[in-house]
Amino acid sequence: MSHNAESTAFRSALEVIRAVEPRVADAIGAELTDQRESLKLIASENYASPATLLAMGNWFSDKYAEGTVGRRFYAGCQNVDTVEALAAEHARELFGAAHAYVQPHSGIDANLVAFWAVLADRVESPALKKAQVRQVNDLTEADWFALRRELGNQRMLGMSLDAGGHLTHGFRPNISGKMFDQRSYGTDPATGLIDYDRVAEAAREFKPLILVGGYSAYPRKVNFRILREIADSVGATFMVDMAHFAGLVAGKVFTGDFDPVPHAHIVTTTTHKSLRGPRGGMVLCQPELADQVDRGCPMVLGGPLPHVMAAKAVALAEARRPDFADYAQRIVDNSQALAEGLLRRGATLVTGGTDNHLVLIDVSGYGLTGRQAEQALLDSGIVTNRNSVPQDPNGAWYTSGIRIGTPALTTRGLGTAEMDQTAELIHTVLTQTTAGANADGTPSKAKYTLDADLADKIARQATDLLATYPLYPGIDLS
Ligand code: DSN
Repeated sequence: MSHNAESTAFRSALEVIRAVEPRVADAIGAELTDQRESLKLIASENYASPATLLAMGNWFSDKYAEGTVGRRFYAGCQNVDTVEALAAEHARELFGAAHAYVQPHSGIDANLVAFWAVLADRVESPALKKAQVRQVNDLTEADWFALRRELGNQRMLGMSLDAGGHLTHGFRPNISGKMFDQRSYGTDPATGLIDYDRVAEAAREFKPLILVGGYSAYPRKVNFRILREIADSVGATFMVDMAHFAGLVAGKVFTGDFDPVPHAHIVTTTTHKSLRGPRGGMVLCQPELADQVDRGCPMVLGGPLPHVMAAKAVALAEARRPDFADYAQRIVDNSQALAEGLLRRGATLVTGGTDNHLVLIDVSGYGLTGRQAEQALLDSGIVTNRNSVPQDPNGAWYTSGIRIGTPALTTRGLGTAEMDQTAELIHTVLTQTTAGANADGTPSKAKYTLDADLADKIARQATDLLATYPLYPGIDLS
């Protein structure tokens, strides 16, 4: 698409919105400015293509399409069938999967669909049948415990939150922690790496129904062949949540033992992180789970979002192009350059480096909590998020880590030289920030001091760094 066409499309859309609620049009414009001007290092964010964005802003949003392709509970779904079938076909081809279900609205939804599919497939239970005809959200805490008891107190073994797992892998405040009796595997305290022997030992002791692989904040490759062998050895279903690294799988950076699709019974993902699609989720599975997965709506999902499925089809078509493999490799090259730049300047990184799209800095070495570091970086035009590190003494709110990732900056075109400059900016902010104190003199986990002029200077340097790599160069809203 020509730059002119992109500008015309987005300018016209904003003009139409402005005529109804100008503040929304202003906010959309302001968001583009903010995204253009900040150094976006949030590991789970990216920039979808104009084609993907435009595929979402249309009348597909008006259509109900509960059911699956060719088998809907509403009339008139032929065009939704077209885009859902296309998205699923692109997903199957891209990942070499037997079956793809592209309706989940988010990663959490995709995981819920997967959990219920496995339960329905593996467990014969009157209680489960009852739950399937009720709204899952209506179940009380007592219902969940009764259900779990009747299901045989089903067990899930997943990576712990502080080692980099996700809250949907059985963490107590999430519904997965209520559905399942959960145990987690952590990482080796000395290396920060997954110790597969310990995972096997935990699986032998705990005998989970589901073994979950995948992470949100683990900076290394995971050997999915070994995890599958562990799952098989205890009769567990092996599920992988590849939300963070789906783009690296799609781009064939993670292959063989490190590609989850041939090894797992069921794989979930989001579509908006390294995969660079619209905000949403997806489930891939082996044929024996397909029927249960396709019951995701109405089991746990509301009506599908046809406009988002259309955008998934566009983004997945983009990911099948040869240049996506080049993009995926550059994500990792950039992440490793960023890690090396930080290490050279004295930072402490969890696991000492990275194999994927993310780097986890342990900021306790700078005398800061994750929260202080996150805010100081934000003051300096660098957008990151705080994250726990293994055995984090500051818990999940303040944390001791900063998670940074390269999918978004790589989309803009920044390369390894700019990653070294980015490392310099981050290191300068972190070394120049000092932890503050509470009114009673005790150390604060939130307050900090950073010279405002220095923060402004760093923010200008960050903007200069980005100037050569304009975001959405084809879109001029002026
Ligand atoms: N919020 C996502 C992330 O940042 O990793 C995961 O849900």
